Formats: sequence, C-alpha cells, structure tokens
Amino acid sequence: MSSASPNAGEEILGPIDRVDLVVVRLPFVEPFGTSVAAWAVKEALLLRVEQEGFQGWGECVADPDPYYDGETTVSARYIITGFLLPELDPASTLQEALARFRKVRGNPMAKATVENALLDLIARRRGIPLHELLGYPSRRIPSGLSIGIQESVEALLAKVEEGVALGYHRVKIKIMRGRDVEWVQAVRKHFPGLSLMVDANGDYTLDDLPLLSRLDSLGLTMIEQPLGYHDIYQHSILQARLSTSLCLDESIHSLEDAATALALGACRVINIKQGRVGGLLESVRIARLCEAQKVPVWSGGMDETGIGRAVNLQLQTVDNFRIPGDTSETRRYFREDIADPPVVLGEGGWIALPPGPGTGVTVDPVRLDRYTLHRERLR
Ligand code: OSB
Ligand code: MG
Repeated sequence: MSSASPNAGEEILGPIDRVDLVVVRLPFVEPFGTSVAAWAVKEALLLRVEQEGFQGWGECVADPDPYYDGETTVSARYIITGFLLPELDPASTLQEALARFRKVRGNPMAKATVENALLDLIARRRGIPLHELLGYPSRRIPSGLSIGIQESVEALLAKVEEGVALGYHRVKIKIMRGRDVEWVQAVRKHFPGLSLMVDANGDYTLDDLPLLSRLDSLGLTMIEQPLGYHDIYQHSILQARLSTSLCLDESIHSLEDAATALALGACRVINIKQGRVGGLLESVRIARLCEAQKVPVWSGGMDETGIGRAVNLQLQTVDNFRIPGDTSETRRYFREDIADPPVVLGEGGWIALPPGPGTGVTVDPVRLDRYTLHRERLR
C-alpha cells in the first residue's frame, strides 16, 4: 500500500489573492431520476481560489434542492462564506485550516468544496497532479454507469444494452417501489454475465424484506442504500438476512459513520462520495479503515461537471478503490461541459487520468460564462 503523502496538508497556505463563487447551470442530455426526484439540469456552486497566477477550483456536490442530502447550494454558500473562508489564515497550513473547520458541525459538502479548491491550488503551485499530492501513483480507472429511473422495462433494457456496448465495467440501475424486482429480473435475463447492481436511494423499509429477498437471487454485486437515507442500524438487520452485499451511500457522512457501519455489519461495501464525506482527505481515511477490514470502497458520482468528475478520478488512485464506481463519460450528462478534457472511455472501458497538475482539467472561461447563473467576488 502506498502511503498518503504526510505533507498533503502541511503546506503553508499563504495569502489567497482572489476568491470567487460561481453558480453554474448546465442542461443534462436527458433527465436523471432517482426514487426521490428527477433532475433536468445540473446546478452547482463552484469555488475558485487564485494565488500568484495559480488557480484552484472546487465543485460543491450539493444540489439546489434537498432531495439527495440536506445540504443545498444555498446552505453551502452560507457556510462557505460565513464560517469556512473566515477560518483561512495565510500563515497556517491546510491541515490547521481543516482542523479549524471541525468546529463547524456537519456541512461536509461545503467543507469539501473549500478543501478541493485548496488542494487543487496547492498541487498546481507545486506542479504535481492531485493524486501525487495525496501520495498515490497514477493508474487507469475502471468505468461504471449509473442508469436513472426509466419509464419502461424496454427503455431500461435499451439503456443497459447501450452501456454494455460502450464497454462499461459495471452497470448500476436505479430502483424504486413499483419499478424493482421485475425490472431487474428482465435486465438479468438479457445480460446474464453483467456486473450489475441496484440503487434504491432509501425507498424501502424492513417491512419490504420479502421483496428485497427476491432481489437476493439475481446475482447482483450489491444493493445500494435500500433503507432510510440516514439509517445504519436497520441496514445491519437487513444485511444479516441477505447474501447480497449491501452498500451504503447517503448514510455515510464521515469516518465515524463508516466505522459505525462496519462495526454493526450494516454493509460490506461503501460508496465514497468525496463531497458527501467532507473531502478527499476524509475519503482517504475511510478507504483505509475499510481496507483494514477487507471492505471494498468505490467512488460515487453526483453527476458532476468536469471539475468534480476530475476530482473523483484522482481519488480512485487511492488503494482500496478497486471496484468500478459511478465513473462515466462526460457526454452521458452534458453536450458541452465547462472543463477540458472530458472523461472518455478508452480501450477496454478504462479511463485515463488527465495529465497535468492539480485535478488535470482546465476550466474554459467562455463556456463557464455561457452556463453561469451568477457569480460573486469575495476577495
Ligand atoms: O445515489 O448515487 C446516487 C446521482 C445523483 C444523486 C444520487 C446518486 C447519483 C448517482 C450517480 O447515481 C450518477 C453519476 O454521477 O454518474
Ligand atoms: Mg446512491
């Protein structure tokens, strides 16, 4: 196992010359739906920090609505401007700044936005890629598709077919009450050997055990977040009743949550969304805790623009991110994106990290302008 660079957080931050918040809204190629809601556009809060000509970008994974998580673009702006940025002291290190963030309870998505922007800036001024700053060598990244709720079984089969043809390493399909067992059975029947999983985004309860048991015989690699979005304990009861691995997403907001889930046997896999757990450094800690207990992790997506998508790629160089995540091509979501290069599948469905310092992507100012809803200069 490589060791996370002990000095990733030991850089003196120095004075930040400029800080901007930008809200972008990009149309999706097609709406993306979960059991909870459907989104037709990607609206995201971006944080840009500039120092001596170097830029760092952070993309907040919160939506404008609280339908995935309680944090929103508006709450994140409030926390970032009112409580996180004021804690940044030019004379302190990143680690010291993050330690001061601890007095701000919750709000991991807001914290991750600031941490991402600063890590990107630090990596760029050092002239190294983000994965190197974290202490991990480059490697090729497996691909994975997340298919939103579809209108019919036929539509779902067509989407799966398309993903398989493109060479995705695994397919995840969203399920919800009324669109579950029969739908998954149909996919399994047509694609017997496919690495297939489902994500319920918390749509079921323990009363649904008979239904969930029917999913258990379909050879799924895992069932993601079947029960309540904040629950760990009931998942431990369900996991004991199923042979298929459960994977927690929404319920895990920190290293402590992950430790609780593992101790209770609530899941055998964890979906790490770096934004949901408060940033890359907490993600690395969770990945290591899981590795020590032989629990695999994977990188979850929040249908990010090119900025967040690149961060998720960099994170997957960390040991224990061995299984495919929600890591799909940019063009599945956006006809046009704000950062280059786009994520594309290469030979065998593998994805190459973009070369270059920081996240490896560059924000295009013209396209950024085109999709900007509003911006504010904070410094
Ligand atoms: O539950 O994993 C989820 C997207 C938005 C909200 C919740 C989820 C998702 C995804 C990831 O499934 C989609 C992607 O980034 O490809
Ligand atoms: Mg999920």
